Amino acid sequence: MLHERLSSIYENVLRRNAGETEFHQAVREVLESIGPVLGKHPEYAESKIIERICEPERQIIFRVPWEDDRGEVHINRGFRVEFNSALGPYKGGLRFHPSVYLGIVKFLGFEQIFKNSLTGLPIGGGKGGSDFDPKGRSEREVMRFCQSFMTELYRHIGEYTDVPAGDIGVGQREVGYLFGQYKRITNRYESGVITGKGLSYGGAQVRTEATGYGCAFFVAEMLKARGTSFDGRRVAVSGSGNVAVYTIEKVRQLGGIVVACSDSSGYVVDDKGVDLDLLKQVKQVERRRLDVYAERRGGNATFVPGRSVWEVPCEVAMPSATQNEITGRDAELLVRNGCVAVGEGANMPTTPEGIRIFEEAGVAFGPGKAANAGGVATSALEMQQNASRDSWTFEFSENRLQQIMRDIHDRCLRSADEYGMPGNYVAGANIDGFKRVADAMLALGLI
Ligand code: NDP
Ligand code: 2IT
Repeated sequence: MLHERLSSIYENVLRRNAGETEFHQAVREVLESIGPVLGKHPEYAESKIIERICEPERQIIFRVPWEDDRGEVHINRGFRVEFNSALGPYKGGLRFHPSVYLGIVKFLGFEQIFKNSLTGLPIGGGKGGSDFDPKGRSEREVMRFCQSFMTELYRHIGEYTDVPAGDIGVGQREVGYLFGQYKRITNRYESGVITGKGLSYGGAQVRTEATGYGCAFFVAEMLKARGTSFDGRRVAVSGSGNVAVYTIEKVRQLGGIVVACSDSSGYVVDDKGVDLDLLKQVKQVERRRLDVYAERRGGNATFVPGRSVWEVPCEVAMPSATQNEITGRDAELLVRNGCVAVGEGANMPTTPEGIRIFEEAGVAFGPGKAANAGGVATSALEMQQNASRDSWTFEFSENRLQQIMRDIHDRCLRSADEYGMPGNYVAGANIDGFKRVADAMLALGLI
């Protein structure tokens, strides 16, 4: 339920951003948590902090023309939403997927404000992307697209202004082409302008692994708070991209057994535990589909086309594909099958109904803002290394990541406790993330 004042703010957000349903959903979730904060801090309401947070500081939409290998011309749309820079330069990834439109970029940018705040590091919130579909495109087509995209984006970004990174459809390959074009146009080797770079040109150890590793660390903390661990537990992971692969790797190191993963064609069940080397070979090296994984795995794994991975019985669910992939029905099924913890590697993968069902069933639920913050936190560590022309070891960087995830976990619990919602990580993450941004906005005056 929304507090009366928040309800009128929400109505206004609906009116001013018509049709942007994912953005509405993300805003509503935050507003539902922060009612009690306004009671304690009337100064936030007086200076209209919430209304200001819901309005991006700047939104950029641009044309991205490019030519495919046969010489045919294509026109895509590019976006960068610079949402909030109270804590630092706008920071957040770029998503290349045919479903991208302003509402998706705004929901992601809005989430990013609070997530970045929760890390405790000096980064503001932003997000961008394009409706470009990289599937089936050649290396050269992807490179030409990235170059055209950056030919417009370069004028809006900079290491002290706005620092993009990867997201769905944008990994190290794309970041390389984007950075190369930025460097060429500006004639500046400005490493800190983008993160997720390769190790040979300013990238940081552990950034590739960070979101998945961080999510596994976060879930390990939630389990520990309940006196248990990953040891011997059956885990289901959705997706088989960057976040999913490194979630699987760390869950295994922590003693869990990942019995299923998926992609947009369906899922595989592999009762003995997913073969990570084979998964990396098929999905990352060959860029092929999961049916190929099952085929090569012989009798050990089964590929189930077109169905939801959440029908596989598991004790821990780690959604790592996309938004709204766990519906109310999926959540009911997961609870019935004995799921005790959920860690969101993806952004907003659980619908509001799904979250309600998990909460009512007492499932430990780690929202994306907290659970997947390890990716952007390690991006901030990459920026630190770029600024000081330093590079840290894998071990040192992984320890930093683990400590950051522990701190986020503890901060969520502390804020949830303080506002009378013990154990509620959704409320804790929203409240804690909000307060830091709100305090900085107050201090900076009406800008
Ligand atoms: P990738 O592109 O590497 O992988 C995405 C995976 O999700 C693929 O397996 C893809 O399947 C699947 N997927 C994507 N869209 C859909 C869809 N509409 N329906 C079904 N499956 C889908 O992306 P990432 O791993 O980087 O991102 C995954 C999630 O994690 C996203 O929600 C992203 O916002 C979030 N995230 C990413 C971070 C990062 O550092 N990369 C940081 C924090 C959050 P297919 O291969 O068939 O397309
Ligand atoms: O959703 C996210 O936090 C990301 N895609 C990573 C952002 C970043 O800047 O590393």
